[in-house]
Formats: sequence, C-alpha cells, structure tokens
Amino acid sequence: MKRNIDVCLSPELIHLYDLEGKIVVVVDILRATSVMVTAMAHGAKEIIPVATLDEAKSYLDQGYLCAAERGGAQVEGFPLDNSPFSYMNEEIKGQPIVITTTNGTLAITKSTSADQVLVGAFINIQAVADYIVRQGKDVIVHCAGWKGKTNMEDTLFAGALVELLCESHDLACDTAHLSLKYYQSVKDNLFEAVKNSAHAKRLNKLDVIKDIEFCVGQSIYDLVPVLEGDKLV
Ligand code: 3SL
Repeated sequence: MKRNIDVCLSPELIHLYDLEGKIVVVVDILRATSVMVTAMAHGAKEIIPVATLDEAKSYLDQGYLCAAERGGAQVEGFPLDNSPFSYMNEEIKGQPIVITTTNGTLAITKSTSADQVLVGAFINIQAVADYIVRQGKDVIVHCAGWKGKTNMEDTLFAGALVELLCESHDLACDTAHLSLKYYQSVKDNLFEAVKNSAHAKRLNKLDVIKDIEFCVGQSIYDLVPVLEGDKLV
C-alpha cells in the first residue's frame, strides 16, 4: 500500500498538520540540518537541539560543547558556529553537542508529536529516503524556512525527497506537487539556484560561499540522525 508524503513550508504552519503516527523530516539546508548530519558523520556522540539561547547557555554552564547561531552569525560566548566545516575535526569526536539556531532547531522542537523525527539535508538525502521506505509510514517534510517565511533551499530539498519517494508515497497536498515541480526545474544546477536564495545572500555577507556549495552536495553521508527523547542519535 502506498503511503502519503506532505510538505509543510514553515514552522508557522506546522500546527495545521497532524503529526501523530507519521515521520517528520526536518530540513534546514542552510545550514542547521546540514551541520547536524556533518557532526554525526564526523563522530559526534549525539546532538541536543534546543530552541532558545537560554537553554543552550544552561548546557554551556554545565560544561557541554555548544553551538549557537542567530542571524547567521556565531553567538558570542559559544565555542561553535553553524558551519559544517567546524564539525570535521577531532574535537567533536565522542562528544554530545548542544545546538541552537534561528530556525532549524525551532523546527525540530515543534515536531516532537510525530512518531519519529528525522534530520534531513541534501548531504544525506538518499539515506533519509531509504530509511522512510523501510519504515513504510506517512511522511511530512517540515521546512525550517527563515523566521516563519518559506525559503527556496528547504523547498528544493522537499521536492527532491518527494521525487525519491514517489514510488512508495502519494503526493498528499499541493505543496508536495509544487516543491517537486520546482526542484525538477532547477535540479541540474542546484548550486546556481540556491546561490540566488535570500539566505545565501545573507550568508554571503559572512563569507561562507563554501558552506553553501557543501550543503547542496547530494548524499555525501549515509546516515540519518533520529530524535530519541531530546537527543538526535
Ligand atoms: O536558521 C538556522 O537554523 C540556521 O541554520 C541559519 S544559518 O545558516 O546559520 O544562518
């Protein structure tokens, strides 16, 4: 029996979706979920996503390794930023890492009534699709967007995942069709498309073009972070 795939384009809309019994894939291509996948792939023990700086600060005070980003920039007083390249080193091996970001960690904390919450990015998209097919459940792609608004890069990921799952899942809503068509119209040059996104322009001011290039690389890692309690493992 075919399952359904649905796409929620902003955390501001997630209350309209019934998450119960479903898998939610949270995506924040630039850059939170790309960072989380990279950190797990490079040996982080687990990731604790928190929505607020206060929560992150209380973990920092307990001696946890913490990352904090607001408006794209590293928050003063926190040792880690939100670049995937900061997680490709020995320092993070075996460590739990606490992360708070503007949109990505908020989307995760708003998804917890789902049966399972997965972290998706282009860099692990095939692994996410394979995991979902094995589970045989309905799926909602939860795009983190930017401060409540829809964004280009997360919508493109949603379309790419819809394309990978269209044999096993019916497109349950217009946003699944929209994101699929949009992805198919630019997929031959994803980097060019994402480079023109509003958030890429914001990030360019921080000189992180190489982050953008890395975050649109497809299926670099074969792993899927899954939320267990309040931790991604
Ligand atoms: O909003 C987020 O969650 C971040 O990923 C944004 S940024 O890429 O660090 O600017």
